[in-house]
Amino acid sequence: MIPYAAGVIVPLALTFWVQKSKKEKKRGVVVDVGGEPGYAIRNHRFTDPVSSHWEHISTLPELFEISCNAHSDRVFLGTRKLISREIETSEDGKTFEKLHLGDYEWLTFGKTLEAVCDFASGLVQIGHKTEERVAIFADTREEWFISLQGCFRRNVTVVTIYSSLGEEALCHSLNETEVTTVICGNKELKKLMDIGQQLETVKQTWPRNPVDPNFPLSADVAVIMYTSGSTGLPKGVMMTHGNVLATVSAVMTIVPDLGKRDIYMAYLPLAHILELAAESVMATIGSAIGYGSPLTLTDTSNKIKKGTKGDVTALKPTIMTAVPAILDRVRDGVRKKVDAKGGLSKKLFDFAYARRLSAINGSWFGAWGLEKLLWDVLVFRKIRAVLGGQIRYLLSGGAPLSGDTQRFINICVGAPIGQGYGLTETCAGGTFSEFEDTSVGRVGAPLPCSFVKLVDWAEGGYLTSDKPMPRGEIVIGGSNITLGYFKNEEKTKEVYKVDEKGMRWFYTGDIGRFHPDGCLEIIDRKKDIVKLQHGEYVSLGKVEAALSISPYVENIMVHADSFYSYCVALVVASQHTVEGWASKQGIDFANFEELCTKEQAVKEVYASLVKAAKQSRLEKFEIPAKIKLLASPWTPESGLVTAALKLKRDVIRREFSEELTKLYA
Ligand SMILES: *[C@@H]1O[C@H](CO)[C@@H](O)[C@H](O)[C@H]1NC(C)=O
Ligand SMILES: *[C@@H]1O[C@H](CO)[C@@H](O)[C@H](O)[C@H]1NC(C)=O
Ligand SMILES: *[C@@H]1O[C@H](CO)[C@@H](O)[C@H](O)[C@H]1NC(C)=O
Ligand SMILES: CC(=O)N[C@H]1CO[C@H](CO)[C@@H](O)[C@@H]1O
Repeated sequence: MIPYAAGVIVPLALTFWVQKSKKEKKRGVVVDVGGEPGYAIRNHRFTDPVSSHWEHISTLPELFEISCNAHSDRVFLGTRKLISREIETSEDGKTFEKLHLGDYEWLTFGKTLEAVCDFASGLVQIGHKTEERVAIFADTREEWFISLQGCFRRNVTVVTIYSSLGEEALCHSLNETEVTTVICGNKELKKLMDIGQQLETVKQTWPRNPVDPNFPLSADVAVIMYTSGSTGLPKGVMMTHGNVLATVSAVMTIVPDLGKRDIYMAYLPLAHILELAAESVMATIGSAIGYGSPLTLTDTSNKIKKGTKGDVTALKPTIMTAVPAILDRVRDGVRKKVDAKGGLSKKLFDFAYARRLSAINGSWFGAWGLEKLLWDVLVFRKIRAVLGGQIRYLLSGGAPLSGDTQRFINICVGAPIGQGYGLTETCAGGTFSEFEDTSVGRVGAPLPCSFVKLVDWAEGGYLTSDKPMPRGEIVIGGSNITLGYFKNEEKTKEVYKVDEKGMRWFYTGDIGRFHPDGCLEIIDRKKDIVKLQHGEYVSLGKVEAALSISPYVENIMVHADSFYSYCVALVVASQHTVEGWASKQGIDFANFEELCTKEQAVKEVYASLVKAAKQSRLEKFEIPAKIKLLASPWTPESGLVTAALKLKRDVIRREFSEELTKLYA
């Protein structure tokens, strides 16, 4: 019982002291800007948008070369050695690939620069001309980064394509950009062969003979990034070297004490700007990057052979980026384990969690001290080991992170989460929550490279004159705003505007509000607001976020139709909790699919949704009138969600059109 007593007395005093000294910190301040009138905020530390953190450097390849020369003998890029590959068959006949991976094998900065120069020379040898484009179509890996830097060195524009992209979108991207050289892995090569006939411009070959670099200018296009859009064909966003450098510079200023000793876990798609920017930052400060994949990330990941190490265990990273869906999975995994153990260890966990929660709630600094140490040793050390045990900072982006998950990870992993909000079109520029800001549900103040402005959207009922906080469509401006969409002037004109001072602004379509301390909160999305038959507006995203609190929900899509007065929902049921409930009730079921069709199950889940809706104070018309329970998860592979795990509403609507029609019947 000693730990309890010590734990309660000491920190109470600490927390009290800290709470008294706490005062509201201004993180963003109002700024006067051009363009459409609105309410604009800038970073409190920078008066003008930052464009480069390094004097006299205006492009990525220059920066990369300087860094490689400065850190020549330090390890840089690491990849795990494949020891064995096995196929396992489960009881129901499905087969799974299981990998046994060894330790990381490292390339130094010096060797990496050599490889990059070789690659650049090779491009010239195969006859690739500067003005022709190269596409990189592969999973995140060492060679991806080397190819990218090789192309940059020769002023060759790189087209990036998600490796999970479908055939039609792939064809479209390669066709539109008239790519002549594609860099890919074996798996992607197969996909390319399948569409070979439709590609007119792609040539094939291979070589070695050094050539001089041909450095680009800041305004030259570095990357055409195809976004995995949630509707229609993907659009290519043109980013200049200046754009990417501005984002990299901004990230440098926000992650605390970034340095050589850091080790970065790289596993998100490099075709995503968040990952590209993060790896570029690591490359410039001399820290190491270890490659992995979402399916081999932890010891319990799907593709890891039982009893062998996941990527984080092998690497012990200090910094990771993550999308909320992955952090949600970590949280659920930990909860499941704790619940399964039960008894004293669950009680201890719950108690420790509650203590730390109240400490963090008081103030971040109240979270330090003796009690933190105690709980870390006693309870959370084992949980920290899930992510390698050394994480000191997590970067989250791609979608809003739920407050619950943010707190859970803060407490259990013991590391602050910096949350970013930005888009491919703004080169990931936008806002960023500072690490010591422990409030949840907000995305922080503008990055040093961005101005963020709210403009009225009268039709949707969001005005900058709203009380208590100004609300409106989020518009982002600064040195980081990209040139626009490739070969799509019409769409570019629609969402990019240049003001009278020459600053570019991007209209995000997201709705936000500014807190008094200058931090932004995303509250809605223009596209996702549907007007019902009687004129009420339903914000699909808002309702989904509220209903996701239900433990039975793995994923949910709310559907509203202007011809009806109510909305409906497709619910991907959580197998763990729904089966758990059914067993307790003594309900017989052959398999999960069958269980999901049972009226009792639908009723139970529905009741829990209604409860969640009431908790979030949803209006009656916002609560789905009917739901359909689905057993199969929505994954990027099935094409129903994007690689960042956002719903692809149109695709889901098409796929489940029959179910939706029945719900309205
Ligand atoms: C880089 O390449 C583009 C064409 O792709 C060209 O317009 C530009 O002038 C080149 N920059 C330099 C510095 O040669
Ligand atoms: C690509 O271009 C070729 C020729 O211009 C055309 O035949 C083909 O349909 C195009 N494919 C796609 C997916 O746009
Ligand atoms: C955290 O503090 C806020 C007010 O500062 C309070 O409303 C909330 O209930 C607290 N949460 C917990 C879990 O203690
Ligand atoms: C305000 C600002 O820095 N604008 C810059 C935005 O980016 C373009 C192209 O990279 C520059 O030409 C602008 O000066």
